[in-house]
Amino acid sequence: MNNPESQTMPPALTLYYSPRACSLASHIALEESGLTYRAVSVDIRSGENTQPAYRKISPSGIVPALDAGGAIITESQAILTYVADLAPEIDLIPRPGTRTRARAHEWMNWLSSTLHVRYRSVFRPQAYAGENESAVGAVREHARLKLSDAVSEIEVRLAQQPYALGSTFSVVDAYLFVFYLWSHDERVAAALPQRPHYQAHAARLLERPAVRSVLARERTVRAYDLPPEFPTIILG
Ligand SMILES: N[C@@H](CCC(=O)N[C@@H](CS)C(=O)NCC(=O)O)C(=O)O
Repeated sequence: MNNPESQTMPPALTLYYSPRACSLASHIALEESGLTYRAVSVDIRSGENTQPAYRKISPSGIVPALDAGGAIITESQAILTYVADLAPEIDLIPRPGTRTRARAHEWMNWLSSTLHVRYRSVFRPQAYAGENESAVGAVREHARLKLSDAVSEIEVRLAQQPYALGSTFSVVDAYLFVFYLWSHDERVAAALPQRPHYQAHAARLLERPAVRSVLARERTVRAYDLPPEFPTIILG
């Protein structure tokens, strides 16, 4: 039988993303990979993700979603790993069976299940507290504290090495970069600790042509702020 996974050519790839959402990590990974892909914006701010057209692609309505030759893959960790594996020569993730590969999954899983959830609990506490006002306030306040702890943990880890996995860039760094942008959101910025190593990490990412061109593309769909400490950055 013809096994589509055994094809030597990568499948046609379409990424569905929303500007500045967690899908930015997958967007950067695709650009870094050198693979041919299409990027389609589904702006969650304007509710495009709730429309039937997108629900047909991603029934839960979340981004990112990657159409890989007709198979829809969701969850950032899955997409980042898949894209990195499609372009092994670019070294966007360590080889299977290595401890650094396990470390990459440790990071990505933590970013998705812990850090992202803490941001969401501040930005959209109703997702956890329902509509009860005092519960909403309590979830938001507690999440702010927990978010501070998580950002401190990132700071400690990045003090030891320039990139998440050591001395070279990987898809984990693209994922970390998203949450660095979010750390400047006015709903959390004042509550977060100083983060010079995380800032230096973001500066390293902003030197990468792939990161710049993805930011330029996303910001033509909907402009969003870049970290204020990089006022002169030129994208594109
Ligand atoms: N665990 C998922 C989370 C995806 C997610 O929460 N995406 C957000 C954007 S950052 C979204 O699509 N929100 C729209 C909604 O929840 O309706 C992942 O890591 O990819």
